[in-house]
Formats: sequence, C-alpha cells, structure tokens
Amino acid sequence: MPAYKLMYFEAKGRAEVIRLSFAAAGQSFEDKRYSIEEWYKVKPAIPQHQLPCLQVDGRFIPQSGAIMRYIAREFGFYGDNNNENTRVDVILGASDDFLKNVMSWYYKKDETKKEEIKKDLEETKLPQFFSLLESILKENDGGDGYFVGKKISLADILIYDITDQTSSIAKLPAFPPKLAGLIDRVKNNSKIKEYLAKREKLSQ
Ligand SMILES: N[C@@H](CCC(=O)N[C@@H](CS)C(=O)NCC(=O)O)C(=O)O
Repeated sequence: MPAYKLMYFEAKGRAEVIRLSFAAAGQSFEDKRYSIEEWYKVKPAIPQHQLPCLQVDGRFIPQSGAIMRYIAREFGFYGDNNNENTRVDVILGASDDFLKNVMSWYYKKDETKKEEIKKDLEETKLPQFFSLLESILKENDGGDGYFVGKKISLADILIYDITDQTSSIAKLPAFPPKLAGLIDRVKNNSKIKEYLAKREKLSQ
C-alpha cells in the first residue's frame, strides 16, 4: 500500500470527505493539519498553492475533487461500471451546485447578507436539494439502499458530509424518508461509525 499524507487545515471543509473515504476504506493516512503560520511557510512548495493536497508516496495530487475521485477509484467507491461511475458523477455535480450556496454564505462578510443566504438555504435551497436527492435515491433499489449499486460509494459519503457540515451553519429541514435512511446507513457503516466516534470537534 502507498503512504498517504493528506494536507489541510484544522477543519472539516474540503478535506473531510477525503478523511471519511479513507476511514470507510479502513486505510490509514497521515492527517496533516497546518496552522495558518505553518501554511504560509509551505504554501510556495504546494502545487496550485492551495489545500487540500494529497501526497501518495511523495507524489502530490492537488484539488479536492481530483483527490476524492482518486481515492474513490482506488478503494472501490466510484461504482463498478460506466453507468454507476456516471451516477456518482451526477451526485457530485448536484452537490457542487448546492455547495455554491454554502460557499457564498461562507465568504460573505456582511452579516445581514449572510443571514439572508442562511434563510434562503433553510427555506428553499436545502428543501430543493433534499428533494432532488430523494428522487435520485429512489431510482436505485427503491431508495432503500445506496445512491449507486449495492454498496457505499463516494456519493453516499459526500452527501452525509454535506448534510453534517451544512447543519453547523443552517437548520436542516427534516430529511425525506429515503434520504433519512441513507444518512443512517452511512453513519452506521462500521468503519465510518468508528471514525466518527473518534473524530475530534472540528470547525467547518
Ligand atoms: N478548487 C480547490 C480550492 C481549494 C481552496 O480554496 N483551498 C483553500 C482552503 S478551503 C485554501 O487553500 N486557502 C488558503 C490559501 O489559498 O492560501 C479545491 O477544491 O481543492
């Protein structure tokens, strides 16, 4: 097995789905969390000068999307055929669309505007996203399994992570029934459950 070193900050952010994927795979990795002072010292040497960045036997992989897909392909979380790979990609694309709202909340400085984005998330964007996810879930095993195929994939792990992280900035609406079941299945995956039990309290 290669040696993995994931570099990020002391936060969940763009790295947590990668940490969760390693956990689900039962794969150990070095979880390097830079302080801001440390980061500015190493930044010039990191490809694209941003985090997260993954080192695999010393080789750098930048970009969270590339890293999460790389890990998913390595550990069997990207579906077993072209149709399943594409279903994972559909969820990743829908997630990117939704996350634009969260990012706009995150980067907004004006408190009134922040509050407006939060309200829009709670009243419109989150219900729309959950309803989309519910309908996609129902296409596979009637919604009683996973987003893709018969086992956990990056799609399930990412959706769990998004709901977890978004819950710290907005009040989540109730999950529709199939999505609620999916979130429970991810949280109760034995390896993820073990990781979550140990996970220290991280900021977003
Ligand atoms: N498209 C990149 C964006 C990475 C990014 O924005 N990273 C931020 C943290 S979430 C960062 O490195 N900030 C510190 C800096 O730019 O110096 C990805 O998905 O990895």
